[in-house]
Amino acid sequence: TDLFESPDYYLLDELLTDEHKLIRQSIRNWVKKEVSPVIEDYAQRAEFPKHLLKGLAEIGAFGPTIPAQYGGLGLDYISYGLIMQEIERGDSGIRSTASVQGSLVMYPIYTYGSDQQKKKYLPKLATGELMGCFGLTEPDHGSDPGGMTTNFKDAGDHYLLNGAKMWISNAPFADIAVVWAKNEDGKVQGLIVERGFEGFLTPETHNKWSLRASATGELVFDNVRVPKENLLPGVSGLKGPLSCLNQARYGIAWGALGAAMDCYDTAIRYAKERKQFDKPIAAFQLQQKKLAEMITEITKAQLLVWRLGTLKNENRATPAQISMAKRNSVEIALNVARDARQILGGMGITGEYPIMRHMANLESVITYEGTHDIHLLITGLDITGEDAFK
Ligand code: TGC
Ligand code: FAD
Repeated sequence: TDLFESPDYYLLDELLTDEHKLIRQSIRNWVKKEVSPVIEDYAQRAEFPKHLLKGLAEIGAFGPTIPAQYGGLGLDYISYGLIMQEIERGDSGIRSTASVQGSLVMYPIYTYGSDQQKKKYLPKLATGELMGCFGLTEPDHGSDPGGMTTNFKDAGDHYLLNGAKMWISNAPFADIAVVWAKNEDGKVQGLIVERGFEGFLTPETHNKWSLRASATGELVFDNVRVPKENLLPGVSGLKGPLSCLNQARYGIAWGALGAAMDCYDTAIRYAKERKQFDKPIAAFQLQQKKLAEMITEITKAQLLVWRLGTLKNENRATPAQISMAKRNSVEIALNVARDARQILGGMGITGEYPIMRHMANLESVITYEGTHDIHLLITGLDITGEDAFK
């Protein structure tokens, strides 16, 4: 196997176990072999590389922290973070698919589902035989999901679901959707909606300049009859979907660093090779400043997510700590991508290098799972006790 190469300026590898390094290496090998050679083409064509689903399942990307009893690997959160980092080194859209499947579909079924739901869905979600999506955001309710209008009512032996969700990753091909909707008392609850239920449609969202290799769509419910056994019994209220977001945001905090590392690696290699005025451009102070800032920010962020992972392993990571890390990682990744793009000059805008694709992808990552502003306000609330949302 290849030796792992990555910016590791503070010898953080010493904080990892041999198992962590092995997992990281195996994911990286897979990404290098299966994702990197094809991803640019799929992104250019705005097509999701569906053939990668089987491999993603095989490397354990779907629900790695879920216990083996339900098809997961029972791994710790550092392993989960490293898996997301390595997948996003390939592409944020592929990491999105894994995030949604593991953190937003398997996690709520595992945490809030009935025994029957867990047995029915989790093993098949782990192998990718079933793919899922997560419907929280609506056309008129994004940052404020509590305002949602999608609703269901008791209709005897089933529920009747009405409403619409927007911007849903994996929706166009998902077999099931975990949908958050209000019950007759206005309480948010989760329902598992299967493709094929009458009145349920998943139109694809086109013309994206970001996450082009990820399929995004709407979920439309027109009097959909949902069997009562498809209601997630274990949670009611907004904390249901928000607790899933903690999982996914944690993964993004690591994942975005993968994209940042790929941009940094590409830029430093290019800067050492590319000559202008008879010197490698890496010899110019202006380029050194960009590279030095990149490695500094990546290193700081690596420390932050590693510590967050150890807290998460001990079940001590707070939602606000997760928000800080998600926000920080995406911001630095976007800045790294923008500077890396400039270091490559004209070449930086082409698909010959991964930078512009990462940069465009990160524009979604900075918005989904809570926008940059929302995460700042979560920190603001946490440190001042003052709620600036409303
Ligand atoms: P607020 O009144 O603060 O809270 C309502 C209830 O929820 C609880 N809570 C949480 N529980 C667990 N984890 C968290 N992170 C939680 N945040 C809040 C809270 O304790 C309360 O519980 P209870 O028992 O008192 O009822 O809610 P609010 O209405 O003021 O809204 C604030 C909030 C937190 C919703 C807002 O700040 C927010 O996070 N908005 C962002 C929405 C968002 O992130 N949407 C993401 C959609 S999914 C997605 O983007 C997937 S992309 C996936 C991919 O492709 O990778
Ligand atoms: P808005 O909430 O309308 O925000 C617009 C602007 O106003 C933002 O800059 C925001 O920060 C700002 N703003 C909002 N409220 C405040 C405030 N109180 N104070 C200050 N500023 C504020 N959702 C899902 O449920 N499932 C998915 O799988 C999913 N996948 C996605 C995939 C992609 C590619 C994208 C782009 C989005 C996805 N989303 C998904 C939706 C995503 O979570 C939302 O886009 C996001 O939460 C923001 O909501 P919005 O787009 O409606 O923006």
